[in-house]
Amino acid sequence: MKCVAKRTLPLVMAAGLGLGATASWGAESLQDVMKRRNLSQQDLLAAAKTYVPTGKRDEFVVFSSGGQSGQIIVYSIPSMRILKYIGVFTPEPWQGYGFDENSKAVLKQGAIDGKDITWGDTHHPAISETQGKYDGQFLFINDKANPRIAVIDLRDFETKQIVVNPVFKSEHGGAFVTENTEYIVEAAQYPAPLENRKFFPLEDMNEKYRGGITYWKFDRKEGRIVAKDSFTIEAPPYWQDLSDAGKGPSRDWAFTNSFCAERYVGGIEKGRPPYEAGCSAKDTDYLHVMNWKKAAELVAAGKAKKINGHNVLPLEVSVKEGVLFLVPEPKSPHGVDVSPDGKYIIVGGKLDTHASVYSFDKIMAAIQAGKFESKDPYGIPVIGMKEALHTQVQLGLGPLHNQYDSKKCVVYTSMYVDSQVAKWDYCEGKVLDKISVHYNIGHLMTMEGDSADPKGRYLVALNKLAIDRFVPVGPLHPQNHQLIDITNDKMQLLYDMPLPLGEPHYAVAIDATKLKPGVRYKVGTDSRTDKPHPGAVRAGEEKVVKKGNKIEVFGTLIRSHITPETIEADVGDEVTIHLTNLERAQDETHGFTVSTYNVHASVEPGKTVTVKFKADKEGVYPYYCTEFCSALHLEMMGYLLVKPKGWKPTKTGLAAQGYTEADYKATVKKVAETQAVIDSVVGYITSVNYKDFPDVVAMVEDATDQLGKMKDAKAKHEAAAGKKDWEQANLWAEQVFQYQVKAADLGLRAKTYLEQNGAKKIK
Ligand code: CUK
Ligand code: CUA
Repeated sequence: MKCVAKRTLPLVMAAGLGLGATASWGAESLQDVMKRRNLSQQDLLAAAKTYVPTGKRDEFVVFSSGGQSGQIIVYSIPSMRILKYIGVFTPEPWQGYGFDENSKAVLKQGAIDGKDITWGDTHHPAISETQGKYDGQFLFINDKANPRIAVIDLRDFETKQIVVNPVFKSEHGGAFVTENTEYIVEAAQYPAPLENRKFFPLEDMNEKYRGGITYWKFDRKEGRIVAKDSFTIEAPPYWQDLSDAGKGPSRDWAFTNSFCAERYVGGIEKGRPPYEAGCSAKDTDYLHVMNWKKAAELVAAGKAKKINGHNVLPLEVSVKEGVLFLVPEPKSPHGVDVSPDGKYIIVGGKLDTHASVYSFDKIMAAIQAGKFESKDPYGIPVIGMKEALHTQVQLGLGPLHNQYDSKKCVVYTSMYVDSQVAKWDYCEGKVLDKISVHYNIGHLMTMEGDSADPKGRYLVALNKLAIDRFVPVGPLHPQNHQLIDITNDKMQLLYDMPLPLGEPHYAVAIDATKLKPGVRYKVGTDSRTDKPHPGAVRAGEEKVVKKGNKIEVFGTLIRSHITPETIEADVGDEVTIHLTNLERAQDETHGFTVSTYNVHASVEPGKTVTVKFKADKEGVYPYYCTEFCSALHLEMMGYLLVKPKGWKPTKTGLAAQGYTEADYKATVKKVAETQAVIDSVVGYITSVNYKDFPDVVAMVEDATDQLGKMKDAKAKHEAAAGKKDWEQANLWAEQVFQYQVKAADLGLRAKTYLEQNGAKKIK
């Protein structure tokens, strides 16, 4: 009684507050909601611009670096809904990444000098390009902490390869791709000796420490980097920073800026002023301008030397052959971004209030005329800043990164210190608009805004600090990505999204329709190599092979059982389990784990995955499917029996269930009734043009598959009934029912799909 009274109270109060006699909680008007939630017209407009109704999809897909998580965060725009985390340099349990043998092999490629490294500091993702435009095929990302690059295939959003930079000890200016993804650019950050395991004291900085820019050769057909065809352009011990590759007229060139051209060595503990003082003391640093095409030709002609087995184009060669030039940049610059037409290179000043717009034409003219203002201490020709500049624009404090609009000459620059985004015209050199962000923005991103064909529309501010924007969650705050509408002259802030997984640096956004990921693998595929998995088997071919103290299981997964359901091992055996998911239905992933053995696999339709462990403790260990894949998911399990040394069985046979003829008859009746339902669904499907819907065709094939399995079980229950073995008869009849349930589930899914997608009646 009391409870009821309490529940009606708010309604009474609402009426009393003047919300009107007709107001009820079930039917609030827009005005009511605005009032109750204290929303302005502007808020409503922002909501309307970002809201994606249930069942509808977003326009753009973002790949954001996951910073210290070593992963990639995938979300979509304008709703800012997170879609996936991709395990890259760090184990990711959901995807089995780092918990199954196939993905462990990928992580293992990232070992440096024999040391496994299971974390990374991802900074800059890059989407593969064709003629400077995003093609949606591959994704690359760097690890700043341990100089590495990873390759992700966008057909399945899985990490396929990790390469370790053979000569750097840290890096920053990767990953950036050349116009047709011929190379992936990776520049060093903190100088160090290029040779591995070589010690030189800091006093040898100028002579023995080096920077560099690595060009990783990408084989698009194989979807892999080819280390032996890759090379590094040796660079002075300046701190190389961001990079960008040219496009259009500048396609053969690439640009990497630098700071600490002072080559200062700090040492607070010795009474020296810190790096921050000595590295920003002078007025200018250097933009590295490189002809990578020529460098590649020189490497092919044998002009490189081998360091740690890797091609390094020596400084002298680059100078002599006209591969490397320098242009002064204002004080500790940061981002370097080539314009969509490839004619301009914009550098953010960081400690300078300007953005500097360099003209590629002017740089080329100076090089062709041999017009240099000086040489750096390593003999590299330096082009005068004035000779190379198109214009400089005063933007504000701490300009960092630049992104382009679809509108001609329009660029956006993040300003870290001012916590603002500036919109400006780089052709005319004037500021157009500014908007405040929250707070201390690092990178910013427009849609396909670093490609030859930017799409405009939206901008995301990747802010370093969130401070007071979200419900507090302790001293470590989430990151704040803010969505900004850039369609109109004035920018409009639309949405704040907290990102709870490391500090993203850069992100890239692609038109969602350019991505064409698959929904299933060809049965028996090792997704990490894209090759047939040697442990794959088809239905009915499952087996367990024991050789000495090694057990190899060739198993399968399909709703809702794991074959085999018992694995027997002797203590100390090495157990290898290969599992193939036989499903073809979309989203029917099965997971697999064995209690206490720290293995996990995500087995998507068609995939084959291996887990491996030493059964070093006798006992009973359930294994099970970790994805709620069907109503009988909880039954999708089995036992790993690890038998002690010298164990002998004492019992024969399992306890009986005691089924009778009546039980059997009841099950057979249930089967007949279910078949009638299936027949009616099949009747509907075949009465329409279902063959015009590939998704439905796949579902029908899967359902037919399930029904096909029935035959065997049916023969078994009938044979058992013939022998009056009601126990076996009833259990096999139940199995027929299980196949029916799965077929019916698929059939109903297909029916719903057809009804929702306008299937037409056929005669
Ligand atoms: S860096 Cu982080 S804000 Cu690694 Cu591109 Cu500039
Ligand atoms: Cu398969 Cu749960």
